[in-house]
Amino acid sequence: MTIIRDVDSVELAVFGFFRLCSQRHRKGLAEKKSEHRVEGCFQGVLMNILLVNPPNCGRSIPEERYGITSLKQIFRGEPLALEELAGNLLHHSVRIVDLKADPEGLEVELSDLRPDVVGITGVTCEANTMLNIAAQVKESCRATVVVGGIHASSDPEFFNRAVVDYIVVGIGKKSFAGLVTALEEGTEQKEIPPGVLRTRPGSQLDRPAIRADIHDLVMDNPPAYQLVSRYRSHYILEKLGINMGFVASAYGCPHRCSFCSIKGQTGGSYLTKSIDAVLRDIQLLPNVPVIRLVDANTFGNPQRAMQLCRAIGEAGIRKQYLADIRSDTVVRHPEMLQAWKEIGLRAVIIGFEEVSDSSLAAMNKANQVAMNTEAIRILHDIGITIVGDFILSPDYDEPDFDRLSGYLSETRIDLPMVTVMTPLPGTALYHEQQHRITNHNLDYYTLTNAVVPTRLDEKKFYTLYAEVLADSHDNAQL
Ligand code: B12
Ligand code: SF4
Repeated sequence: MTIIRDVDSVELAVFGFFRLCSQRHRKGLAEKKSEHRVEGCFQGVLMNILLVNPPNCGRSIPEERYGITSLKQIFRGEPLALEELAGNLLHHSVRIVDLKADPEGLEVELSDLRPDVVGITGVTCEANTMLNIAAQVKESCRATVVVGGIHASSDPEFFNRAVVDYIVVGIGKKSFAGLVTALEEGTEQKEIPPGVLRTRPGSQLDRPAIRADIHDLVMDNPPAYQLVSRYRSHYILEKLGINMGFVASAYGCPHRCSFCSIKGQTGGSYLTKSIDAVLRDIQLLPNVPVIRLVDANTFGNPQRAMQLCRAIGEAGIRKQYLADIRSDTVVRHPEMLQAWKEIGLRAVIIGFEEVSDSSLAAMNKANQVAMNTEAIRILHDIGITIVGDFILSPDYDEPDFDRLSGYLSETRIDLPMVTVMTPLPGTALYHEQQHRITNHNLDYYTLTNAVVPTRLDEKKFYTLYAEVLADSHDNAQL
């Protein structure tokens, strides 16, 4: 009860601040700028910033060509990327519009807020939609359009178009705030912060290599969770019908699997938030019983993962957690999983990917099937639910589908997730396979379509894919 009262008062303070923001915003931006220049400082509300999460998008070949609807996925989850960015800009007037929760929300926000800057996030299958949103913004106002996120970081050249002004590569929290300051001060033509690229349609972008460091996380400023409170009821774990919130505790990954685009997030570093910052963020979601730690690899530094576990226990936080881990980490540190189970780890998401060592080696997974199988045994013994990711190759023939089905039924993974190997722009796999790609429309890069030709007849391929998924989901649980 005390905790709830405390948080309510924090939220009230935040909303009070925003009411003040909107009153001050009745003045024009130019007037505001000159006022602040006279005062010789740049504090207070200077820019109207709208951050946009694209709607659920992506197209499905099995549905469009063969009427197989079961492979299309709908996802929900809060736009933590935008909340993190907003948390570092709260001296401006910032809003988040989540088009996954409110598909019609963009127009309303554009006319209501009249933004100076619009930031758009997205993954690869959302990249075309990001451009459509950028075009809509440009038609309706003169806002500066900035894109960021995993696709912008992995393939910035894709966004080198007239409807986009700037591309932010990598973690982005510090560089976006720096860009906003440059725009506010009118210095953006002279100097833009590292990690920001100005578009030059028709010419190639110079892309400096950026490797993120701990300062890029700007940990002192927590995610602005309050900016999505009106959407919170949409962020549910459907299987259980309960609210789920997102917390980031680590960025990047020390591994280099060839198909994975996570390297783009940090330029290759593995960075962890301080234990205090993670505890603070979890506690900023007091009424949310399940926390998804959205890190690519929460347990990439086992010693630090144990410290986090102890700290959560000592703080007396009672929640359940979902987190990503590698199977070799489970096998090397079963005691760590036992300890995490005790503080509420409900489920882990593991990229098992394939059921033969040669396929795992080909994708540079640096892991083996025996390790995967042993991790499943350990987790079953401890009582942690397993969400297992598998990747089927467009080169699969019938015996390969049978082998995958056999492994799934033998190992009794609680919730298998099966995707199709997709050469995502910016990955090592893309460089290897770009000559084979026949479908370049990013709307299909949902990881449930084959964008290179399938070895089997295409209809047969999707039929077997749908069957593997249906069979393995018979007794699925989370
Ligand atoms: C949570 C999550 C989701 C949520 C997204 C919630 C939302 N936005 O609505 C949901 C469940 C919806 C989702 C869906 C999908 N996801 Co997903 N998802 C993740 C996950 C686990 C975490 C993302 C996250 O919140 N990270 C924490 C934030 C703080 O970091 P961040 O996203 O990198 O954002 C920072 C920077 O990138 C930057 N930034 C981001 N956006 C912007 C925008 C601007 C303007 C600026 C300046 C900066 C900026 O600043 C942020 C703060 O530092 C990642 C893996 C990972 N660890 O990143 C996969 C990941 C992003 N997902 C992935 C994929 C493939 C998908 C799906 C296609 C489905 C699938 N089969 O897995 C769908 C696509 C949705 C659709 N069809 O519409 C891939 C993306 C690969 C790619 N290149 O496309 C990832 C990387 C997983 C992986 N290892 O492959 N996903
Ligand atoms: S697939 Fe997992 S282990 Fe491999 S690089 Fe990506 S996040 Fe790391």
